[in-house]
Amino acid sequence: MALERTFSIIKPDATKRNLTGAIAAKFEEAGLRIVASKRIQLTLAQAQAFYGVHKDRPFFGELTEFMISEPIVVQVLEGENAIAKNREVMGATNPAEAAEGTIRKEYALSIGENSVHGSDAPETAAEEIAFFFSGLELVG
Ligand code: DAT
Ligand code: MG
Repeated sequence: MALERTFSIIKPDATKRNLTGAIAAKFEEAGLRIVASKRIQLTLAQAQAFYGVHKDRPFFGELTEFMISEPIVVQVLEGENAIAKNREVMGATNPAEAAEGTIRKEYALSIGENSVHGSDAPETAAEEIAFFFSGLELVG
């Protein structure tokens, strides 16, 4: 399989607890290469646009307010089968259900404050990378 790219966010609960490096190490240990990375703070409008697919869910307000509560680190991860591999390293959405050794098992505080975001499919990965990174920031 060819190299694939996926989009990742280290969320406010994790940046606040100074876990950026520990989480990045998990990606690298899994064979994912961090090919773009920056620390930003979202506006509410940006958080609402990014999570637009969840706009009718009961947790939308809580989710978007959380995502703007502290800076986040947005990254592009590259590797063989990167989208699925990243989802595996992240663990289940609810940390109570996440497998041993996953980021969410080790670091997530709750289903909402769950430390990381990762794209779920090639289409969303491409959209999410383009939402946060310009072509100039993406070295081939
Ligand atoms: P994932 O982040 O694993 O792709 P998702 O796309 O279903 O999960 O949901 C996006 C985020 O929304 C998730 O990371 C945390 C939040 N969320 C999901 N379900 C929730 C719930 N039942 N209560 C509170 N927040 C929730
Ligand atoms: Mg999702």
